Amino acid sequence: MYKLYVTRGSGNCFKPFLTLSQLEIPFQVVEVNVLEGETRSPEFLSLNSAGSVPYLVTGEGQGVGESNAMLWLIADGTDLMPRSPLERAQSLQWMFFEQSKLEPMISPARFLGHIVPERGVGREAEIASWRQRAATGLATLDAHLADRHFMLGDHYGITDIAVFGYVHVSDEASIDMDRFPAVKAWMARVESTPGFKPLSTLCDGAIAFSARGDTG
Ligand SMILES: N[C@@H](CCC(=O)N[C@@H](CS)C(=O)NCC(=O)O)C(=O)O
Repeated sequence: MYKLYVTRGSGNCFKPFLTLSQLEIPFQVVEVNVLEGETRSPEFLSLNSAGSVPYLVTGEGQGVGESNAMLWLIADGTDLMPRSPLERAQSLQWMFFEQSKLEPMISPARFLGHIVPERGVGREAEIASWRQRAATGLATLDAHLADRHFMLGDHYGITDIAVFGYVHVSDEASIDMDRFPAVKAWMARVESTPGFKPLSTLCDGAIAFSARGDTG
């Protein structure tokens, strides 16, 4: 059975969680407390030397880092995969876009502006800059989705999940999503797909990394 190491509230951790859930693949969630520095503990670093979550361990004990890479493993052979060489290339295109133009701006603006605002004091200009750059990426996404049902056309899959992970919490980064109507309509379509679960359920039934002393 897969073991998925996550931290509460993370859009990156949500991606493999949603994929596993929608495919009805059994998995165990292990909650790692980033705010307590657990991702930097020797125990966690011995598991994932990159010191970040999500981290996925297969039933055979093989580890995979990077949220979007996990989707390619989890969904392999299923209906959530891109269906042609062109779609595979376009899927990677949007996954790289997500990791370069969306997630690196939405995530810190949300973290410092919403999750731990006390750590954002004195960094207002930096947070404003992240918001502005995120909005530029969201405008690109909005134009792409204006004439598409899902990221690759009419077929929901891992590309939607990858992009949805952080885009759907952009409002928590104080980004006005009314500026991106096609993105809003697409988010509603993703939330209506079979087996969708919200981010708030990520750690339901999780075991704690610290309590278990879990090293994989
Ligand atoms: N590019 C990575 C980003 C992973 C990442 O930044 N994870 C954050 C939580 S969302 C984390 O582990 N932060 C704690 C740390 O770096 O110590 C992915 O997509 O998985």
